[in-house]
Amino acid sequence: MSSDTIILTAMRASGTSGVSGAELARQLGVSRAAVWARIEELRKVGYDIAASPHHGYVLRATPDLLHADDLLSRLGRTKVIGRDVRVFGETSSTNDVVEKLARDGASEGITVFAETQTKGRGRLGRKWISPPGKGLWFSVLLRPDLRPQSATQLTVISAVAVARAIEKQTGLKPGIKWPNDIVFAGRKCAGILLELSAELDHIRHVVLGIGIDVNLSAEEMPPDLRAIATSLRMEAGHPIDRPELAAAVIRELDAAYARLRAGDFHEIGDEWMRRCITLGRRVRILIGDRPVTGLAEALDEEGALLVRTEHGRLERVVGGDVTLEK
Ligand code: BT5
Repeated sequence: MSSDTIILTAMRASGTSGVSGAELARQLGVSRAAVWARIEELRKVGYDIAASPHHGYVLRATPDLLHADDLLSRLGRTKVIGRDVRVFGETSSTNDVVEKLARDGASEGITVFAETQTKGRGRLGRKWISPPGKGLWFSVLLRPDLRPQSATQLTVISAVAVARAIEKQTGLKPGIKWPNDIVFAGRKCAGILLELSAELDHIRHVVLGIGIDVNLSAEEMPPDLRAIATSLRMEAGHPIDRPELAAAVIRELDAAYARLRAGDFHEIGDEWMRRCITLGRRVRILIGDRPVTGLAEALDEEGALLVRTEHGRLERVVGGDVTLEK
């Protein structure tokens, strides 16, 4: 743990009673003056830390800023996802950063956030708008023991984790639109991008990219997005604490991934079905250029969507763009 993670963790644990400089110095193995210097650095980036001879240091407020040590101190111990967290001010795409880390042999679970992306992307090379300080734009490296055909399971568990975290943190109830959208009344507030590096029968690694529109106002969305997108702030009617939501999403992702690894995909699949707005609806799905229309009936054990076509045939769809018909 870094010094800042230890300091922030201790302040959080002590709440309003505060933690003394002497205690922090003992935990860090440094002088009280060195602790003071770290506190000053945290104050400079916006942490409101009170210092008194009686109470020691008390964390009063935190800035609307993603800070790796802060996220780690909020997270505590996670099993895999979020064991290592990095934050960039700006990057092309967090998926690119994590892809590079994967090639350099990084272990699974490493999570990279950026305050803004200059080349954020969606599926099929589409653009993902990622304005600074307004959302959670991040990617996670996974090395799952899965066949490439089952990769959709990762999208499914991620969608459930994101929906759960949003619900816990904001009280809002988002829906899941198969395969990768989190929506409110048809407007997208989050998307998931899974990029695989695989051989024929096994996955080498996966970069799981997630974008969540947290505090964007309608004016901050490009005009072409206003009709199809929304943000948590717009839905809730007030700003949302981004670092707290970031920690909640990582915790939920970590728990969902642990369940998947323990062989409990079906449980998460059931929750997914309850939250899904696609099932039971007539859908039109473009798979490349081929349209499939029919009734979205269920999700299978690999995470594919089962669609009953007009001719009564059951089509198994692993990816594509879904339009819900009236
Ligand atoms: C997605 O693609 O929904 C996947 C989005 C993944 C973004 C994350 S951010 C961190 C990581 N790094 C990356 O570079 N990407 C991932 P798709 O289903 O193809 O949807 C893309 C479409 O959503 C676009 O064509 C727009 O219509 C719309 N869109 C773009 N930006 C949006 C935004 N911020 N909020 C809502 N919709 C958006």
